[in-house]
Amino acid sequence: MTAMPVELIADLRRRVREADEIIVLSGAGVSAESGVPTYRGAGGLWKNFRAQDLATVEAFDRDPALVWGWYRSRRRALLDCEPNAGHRALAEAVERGLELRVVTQNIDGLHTFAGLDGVLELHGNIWREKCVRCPQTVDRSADYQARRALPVDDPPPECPECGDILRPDVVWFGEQLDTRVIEQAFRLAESCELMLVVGTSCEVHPAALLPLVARKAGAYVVEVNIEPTVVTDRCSVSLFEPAARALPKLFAE
Ligand code: BJW
Repeated sequence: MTAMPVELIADLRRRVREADEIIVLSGAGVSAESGVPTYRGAGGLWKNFRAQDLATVEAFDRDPALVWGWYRSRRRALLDCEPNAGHRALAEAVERGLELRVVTQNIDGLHTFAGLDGVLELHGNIWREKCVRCPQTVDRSADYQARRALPVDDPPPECPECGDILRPDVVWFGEQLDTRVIEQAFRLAESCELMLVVGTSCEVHPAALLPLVARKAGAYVVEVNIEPTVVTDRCSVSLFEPAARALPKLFAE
């Protein structure tokens, strides 16, 4: 792993201080040090589970109880995971008045639990549910005790409005992202001065296009990851260091 040279950190901290608009595109690696498994790579979810069996509409239609069982077990594991120094550094930077917006692929809610408002969640949120038939959504994220009390192995939850079943409000493979959310993310990528691409393999589209759009529009694009990715060559600079270590340095007061 390459250590971060002092001059590079100083330059990036200056860019952070001076940028009019900063976008952080985050992925599973940001939550890795909170104990949340990533998707790809060693110990990743897709090494142990087949996405086709659990994270598609077809899988849910085939066996909603199986899919709910998997999401409920992931929710239970998340109860033990807290925001780490990386999440907190971003929230504190916004608190200090930095013009920073987080666009995340993560469904764990940890950026919000760290105190950030207005996080753009591209792939939904595991603590929210939506009806398969009507527009009803149910948000279970507000209160820790309520999250802890959620049922473990009941039948799939029912919609309070129409009585059909609820599903996790996350984006599965082959599903369109919420149009308003992804359009806003592209607008932010086109207008930002500085983009940080943190803890994502950039293998999943359309999110993976955001760093390329930002760079093309003239932004300085900084990758923070523990290893090179498919966008490393397209970024202005890459820092190979864990997010919970790098972000506090970049956003230190
Ligand atoms: C650290 C670290 C530390 C570790 N510090 N770093 C070709 C072109 C365009 C699209 C496609 C295509 N082929 C197929 C598609 C479609 C598909 C896709 O992109 N597939 C690719 C895999 C090829 N995309 C879709 O289906 C999307 N929808 C779509 O395209 O709609 C269009 C459409 C049009 C017409 C008809 C229908 C549709 C939807 C994608 C939904 C993704 N959903 C998931 C699951 C969410 C729910 C759940 O969790 O159960 O979202 S998949 C999973 O991947 C999850 C993540 O948000 C997403 C991205 O993963 P991420 O965050 O990058 O994690 P990892 O694990 O990949 O990487 C972690 C990184 O962290 C690594 O680089 C580590 O090194 C690093 N790291 N520790 C810093 N401490």
